[in-house]
Amino acid sequence: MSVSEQLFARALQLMPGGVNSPVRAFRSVGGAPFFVKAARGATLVTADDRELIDFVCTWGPAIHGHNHPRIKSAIAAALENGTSFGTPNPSEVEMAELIVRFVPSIRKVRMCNSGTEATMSAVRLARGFTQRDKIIKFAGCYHGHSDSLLIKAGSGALTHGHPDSAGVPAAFAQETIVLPFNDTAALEAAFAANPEKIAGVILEPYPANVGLILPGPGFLQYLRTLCTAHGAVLIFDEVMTGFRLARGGVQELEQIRPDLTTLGKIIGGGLPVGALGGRADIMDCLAPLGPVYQAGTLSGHPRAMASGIAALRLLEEINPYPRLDALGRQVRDALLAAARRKGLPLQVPQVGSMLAVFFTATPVRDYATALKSDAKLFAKFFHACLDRGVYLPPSAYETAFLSTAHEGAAITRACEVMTTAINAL
Ligand code: KE4
Repeated sequence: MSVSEQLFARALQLMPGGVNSPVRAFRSVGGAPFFVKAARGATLVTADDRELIDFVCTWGPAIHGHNHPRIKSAIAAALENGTSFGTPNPSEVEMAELIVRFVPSIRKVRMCNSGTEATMSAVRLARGFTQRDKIIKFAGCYHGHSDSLLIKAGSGALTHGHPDSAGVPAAFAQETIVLPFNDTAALEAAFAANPEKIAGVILEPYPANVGLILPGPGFLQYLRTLCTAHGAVLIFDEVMTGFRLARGGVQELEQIRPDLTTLGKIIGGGLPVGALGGRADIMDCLAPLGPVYQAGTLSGHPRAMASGIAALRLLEEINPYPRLDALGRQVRDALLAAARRKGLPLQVPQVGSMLAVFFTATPVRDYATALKSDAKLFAKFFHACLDRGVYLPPSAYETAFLSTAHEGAAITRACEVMTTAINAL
């Protein structure tokens, strides 16, 4: 047995599914997960000393590659002062100043410890600010695992949703409406069917938890207009896209100002961090100023702040976005060329350093069309790449990430491997 197999056998006795987060278990692509003991640059080193080119980047945070010297030394220096204080600390002020400077729609910010905490708090804040209960979300968008957001479209799609997980009370699902992404008619109808009841609309402006879907022309602008007209809080969940696609995230690319934004991943530089921020009049409803309670023992953790500050300052210094987009296009073009030569239907939506692989001839514009892609063929492609040393996200409905460390040999090798993998299908 390999070391990973031995570790997985032990893990299965101790942790549900042998993992601490479900997607890591390889259930949708088959096979057993490998264990990683080290990571540097674009490379993961497995417990069996295999080196893999990493297209998951710890699900987004590693935009500078793994274990970047600047981030590593910032954490080491910060550790000299201890770990956690449970008091206000200078680093959280510096982090808040950076976020406010980079994201114009964010005037005030609250740090927390995960994307789930950020979106859960943003929903509660929208409800407290508007004194309304209903929330609109979109099928295929994932916002972490809080009860109000683990909801799928119900039969009465314009009225309420159904739980998308055991343990979520139907009463919670009643307050969440799930609509098709890119569907302006459904959006308009939902507001009309729930006058003065919609507290907020939450979405990934570029949904990246269903593969990668891009909004149709004008969709986000229309959403902004509708939320303003109905007094609903527009929440951009940029946990994944924030600082990934531009310093100001999708809202900078699309020139749209949401009322609230949730962040995570990159702002922690690889350590656990989440954040919500936005209009000061809404944010000031948060305790201790206002009546909406939100708290966290390790929120604004000085070491996580030091790590995130180093990551954000590096983004400011090197402005990697044009290079990252060029890397994304290079992978997309290699995949599409290989599929064309083989006569294989393939969609590769790509924006900046994010891309997805859909084995389908149908352009993917929402959850329903994403489900039409061939997940079994994706699983074969996933393993064909992994066998050759390239690790893609272990699901047909996730998004791959690139880092600045992929430039040069790593991207060349990865394109060769993916081309060979397509030919082997
Ligand atoms: P966390 O609670 O996992 O830090 O963040 C939840 C979250 C919120 N919003 C968006 C847009 C997200 O993508 C996420 C988490 N992303 C997944 C990757 N698809 C995390 C990976 C995992 O669950 O293990």
